Amino acid sequence: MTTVMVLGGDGFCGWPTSLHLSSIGYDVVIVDNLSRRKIDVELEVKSLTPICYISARLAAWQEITGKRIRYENLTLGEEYHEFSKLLKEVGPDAIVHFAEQRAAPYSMKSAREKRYTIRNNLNATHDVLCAIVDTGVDTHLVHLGTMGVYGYGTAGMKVPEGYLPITVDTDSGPKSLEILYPSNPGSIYHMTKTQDQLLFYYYNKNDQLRITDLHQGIVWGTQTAETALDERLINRFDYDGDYGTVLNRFLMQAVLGYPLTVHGTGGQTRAFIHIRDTVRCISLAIANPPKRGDRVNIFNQMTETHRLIDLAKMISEMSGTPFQLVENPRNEAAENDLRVINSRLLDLGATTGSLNTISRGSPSAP
Ligand code: USQ
Repeated sequence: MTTVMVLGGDGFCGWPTSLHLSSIGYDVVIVDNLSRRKIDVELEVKSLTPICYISARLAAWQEITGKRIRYENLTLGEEYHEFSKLLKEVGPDAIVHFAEQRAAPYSMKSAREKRYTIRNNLNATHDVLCAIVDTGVDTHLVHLGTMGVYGYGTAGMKVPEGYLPITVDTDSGPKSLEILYPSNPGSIYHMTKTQDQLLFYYYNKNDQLRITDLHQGIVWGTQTAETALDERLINRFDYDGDYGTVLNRFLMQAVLGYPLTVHGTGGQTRAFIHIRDTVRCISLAIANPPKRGDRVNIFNQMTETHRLIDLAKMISEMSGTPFQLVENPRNEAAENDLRVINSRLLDLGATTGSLNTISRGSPSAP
């Protein structure tokens, strides 16, 4: 059986991914230190959905499907030797790496959160890469990156999938090259993902590691086919100002009748993807690994782009809840265009356009 280690497998993307991979026949091992649950306690917020303890989640999955998911509580970036030992023992065919602090606003709160985000994310990513080389395990690393590594504005071109073709002048005339698209992070969190890219570039070049980096847009929605099987499997739904992503916040505010909080003018354009498409794209990435010697495989994992004001208007019209333009708490461009190439995952069979399920009133949305 093919074995996949899911680092950060208890989180918003990690949990549904772990269940999906288990359901389609992978032997799944989750590594997670439950840091996301601890940050809830620190911020005095809770997932809207009542998520169960990890032990209850795993027991429910086994009871319902007969499939066992192993769980190890380890802090990546700190417990290097324990992680290396586990990696050698399990010998996974693929590792999915979600084990990073993922909220941009949280990463900008104060020096404490900035330092935590840098320490946690960069050490976690580096320890995973270093342990793969150290143990000699032949595995494919699939990492959750972010569209935010590119920044959100371009000179009018479509954002390519990771690499930018350029021409430089040399003594013997013009020469064509492909370079990593120049990074333009907007938060400490996004900066850690841009640094991850360089770690991948180096370990791929130096040690021929097989790596896929998925530059994902803003995830919305809660449930997937697997998390909907039983209440004990339910996925988390965050709506607070740090971890709640914009569309999930708008949907929650619409239900409460609280005017939708559009930051600034709402002229920001962002890329979006439903959590169901996230898990599908990750399984496609695992099923299509790069060969040894290939460069880092980069996909733009998003299905659509929208201006925030358009989303707010759409939800406002559907729900009858008005929207408000609030002073933007973030340091970001008031307006931007965003056009993105995402054909590589679509070519592998990913679907597109799931935001339309809201406006069509699909019973499964969100
Ligand atoms: N925003 C509002 N109102 C709100 C909350 C947010 O207008 O109530 C605005 C923000 O100012 C921003 C946009 O919505 O312009 C997106 O904010 P967000 O919190 O939904 O998303 P972001 O901070 O960009 O981060 C999220 C995930 C992160 C992921 C990223 C993908 O938390 O892990 O990497 O989306 S991307 O945005 O494509 O870089």
